[in-house]
Amino acid sequence: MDQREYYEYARSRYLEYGVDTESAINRLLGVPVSLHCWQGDDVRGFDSDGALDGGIQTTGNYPGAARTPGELMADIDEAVKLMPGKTRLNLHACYAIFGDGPRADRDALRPEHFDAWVRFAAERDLALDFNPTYFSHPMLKNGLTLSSPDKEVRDFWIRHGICCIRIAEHFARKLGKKSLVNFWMPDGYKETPADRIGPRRRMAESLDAILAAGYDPDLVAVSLESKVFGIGVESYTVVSAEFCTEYAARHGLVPLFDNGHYHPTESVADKIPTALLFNDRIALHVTRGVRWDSDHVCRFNDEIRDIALETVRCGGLDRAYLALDYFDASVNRIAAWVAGMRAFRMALLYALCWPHEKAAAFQDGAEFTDMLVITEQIKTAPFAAVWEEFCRRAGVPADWLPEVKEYERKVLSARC
Ligand code: RNT
Ligand code: ZN
Repeated sequence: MDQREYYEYARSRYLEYGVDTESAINRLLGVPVSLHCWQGDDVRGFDSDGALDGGIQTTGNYPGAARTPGELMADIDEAVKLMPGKTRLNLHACYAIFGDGPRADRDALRPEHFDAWVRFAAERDLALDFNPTYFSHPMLKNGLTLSSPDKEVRDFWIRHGICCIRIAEHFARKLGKKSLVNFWMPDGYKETPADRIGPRRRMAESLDAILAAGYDPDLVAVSLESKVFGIGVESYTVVSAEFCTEYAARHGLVPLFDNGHYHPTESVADKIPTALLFNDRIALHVTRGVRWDSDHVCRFNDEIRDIALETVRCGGLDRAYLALDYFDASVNRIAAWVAGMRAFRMALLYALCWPHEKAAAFQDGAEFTDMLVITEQIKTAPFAAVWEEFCRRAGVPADWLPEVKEYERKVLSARC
């Protein structure tokens, strides 16, 4: 059987479930997913030589990490060409490029420090998303930034937040594509804190001050990311899930759900329907926690499938900002990017090929036996054929690792 026949067979099998694989494929081709630049260099960035902190950690010493902006951009090119569908690029403020010019501290970053990225994006028709960097910096004092009791520390980071929003507005203007600015602050305590409300009050006031500087909602959307704990911040985080949803709801921000940021048995998939009911927009950081917020490469597993299923079934594909977030230094970093992106795309395609209409009708008719059986049977439908057809139409090979191995041999192995 050639690919065409294989796919036609799969298409007819899916039609028996009322699923149109043609519209699934076409729909997914237009769905953007934002690629995190920080997988390529282990979240080091270009604006400091210090170690990664803020409760996140990259482990592994696989050779070939990008050391310069040029190397990181070349690696992104290599990765993106193997990713099916529309990719956006997600930058962190610590990826500012100063070149021969003077360096600027985080509170004085300006759009021109990202000119090289804007050129890179424009030449490739990529949209840019942005993240202020509230970690790996000496002004992260005693584990706190915007919630610090020290006004000087808070003010520094308030200025950082404001200049990051300006930079993202500049991206949107230059590229003609709206930019998502995501705020994640690592603030928290290792020890059980005596005062739990004070830091949250200061955090809210600092965020208020950033938002008071204003932004153009046609150019940027602002999201807020919560977290349950971090390394060295085990007992308390300031921007907890409740803080995030309450603050976002009251200030028109987009709540961002990172599936590594909850208790291990808590399901982000189950939060999505409620979030989509009460918010115009939601945002996701798709990752793979292994026992803790360990940011492993995404795999095509139950968790990611459930996240994709709820996003699609709840009509959220147009309303969710989708992004990847993980950093693994123990494997080829380009392979990590590509494998993770493909796993999430696969999950989205799987969700688009789910017999939702039939299953939901069974649910409403209290025909739970039929609902159970159809949602079991669909699992063995010939999904591989639909995935391969999707890759073919997206112009990328189904079998991509040989290309990455070749790049490793030619390019990465020269970096030591
Ligand atoms: C950290 C958050 C955050 C970071 C990136 C680098 O736990 O998930 O999104 O991973 O900003
Ligand atoms: Zn995240």
